[in-house]
Amino acid sequence: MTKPDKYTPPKVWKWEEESGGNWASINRPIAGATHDKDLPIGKHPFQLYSLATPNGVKVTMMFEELLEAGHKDAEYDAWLISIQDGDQFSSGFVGANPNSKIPALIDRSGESPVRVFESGSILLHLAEKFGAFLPSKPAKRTETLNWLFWQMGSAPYLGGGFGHFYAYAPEKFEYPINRFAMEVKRQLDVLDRHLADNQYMAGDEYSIADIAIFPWYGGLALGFLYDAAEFLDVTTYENVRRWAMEIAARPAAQRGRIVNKRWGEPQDQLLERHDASDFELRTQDKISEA
Ligand SMILES: N[C@@H](CCC(=O)N[C@@H](CS)C(=O)NCC(=O)O)C(=O)O
Repeated sequence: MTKPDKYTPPKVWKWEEESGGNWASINRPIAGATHDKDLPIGKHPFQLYSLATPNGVKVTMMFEELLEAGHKDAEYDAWLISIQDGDQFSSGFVGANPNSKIPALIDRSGESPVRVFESGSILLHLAEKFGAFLPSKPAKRTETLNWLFWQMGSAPYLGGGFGHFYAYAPEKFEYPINRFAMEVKRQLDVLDRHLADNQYMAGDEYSIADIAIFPWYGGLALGFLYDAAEFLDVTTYENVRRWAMEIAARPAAQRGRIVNKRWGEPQDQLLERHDASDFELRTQDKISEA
């Protein structure tokens, strides 16, 4: 194993220079707004401020599933927050989420606006509001929440740990890549064993647990994340792949995955979503370009 350069931590850590690597320019050790700017507000009851990262996609998948299931009141405006350009540090965004991370939701369907941040909290808020994608029987509801919270606790090892060191760090460091590859493979195995006996995470019912886990671990198993499919030998997780392919084929998942996306193929990008017809317009654009 190659040894990294010897580093002795100082007595008190100081923010002196950018650490290098992707995302270095937006990393800061302090919270709060860097500039004054209000968030835009559209015509629908739900205003989502997001980006199509796995955490953002959970919420757009949920909205599209609710609409697909006939919940007309789940109409939403999805505004693009460019985290590379620091939009998450505007005064408006910090008001919606003091943690300055997408996704953030303002629920304007009631008497006064309610802010909802943390993707798991947003999924739960919407599930309870619409009585959907969260089983009502206590044992199944608890099992759904078990996996929802599992995802919220586990994905930072995948994104902030493995993804960061494998794909974004300024150099390839063997120690953290080993540590996080080991943990992510263990997590995939947890899912694989569970999905060997269950169609979905909470049994036979598609739920917010699936919606939370799919963009991270489904994406990894299908080769969408970090270009790491071969490195992590994802084809061995057959049950995860079966489950992920099933979800990827859902029309709502297909729509949700492209909202607030501004990378990849042009036909897979819908920068902002303000109306169901935005998806069709995008398809027409594609057809007229062809
Ligand atoms: N636990 C949070 C994590 C959200 C998160 O990490 N968002 C990232 C994008 S995936 C972000 O906004 N990063 C911007 C930043 O760190 O400044 C959630 O699930 O909502």
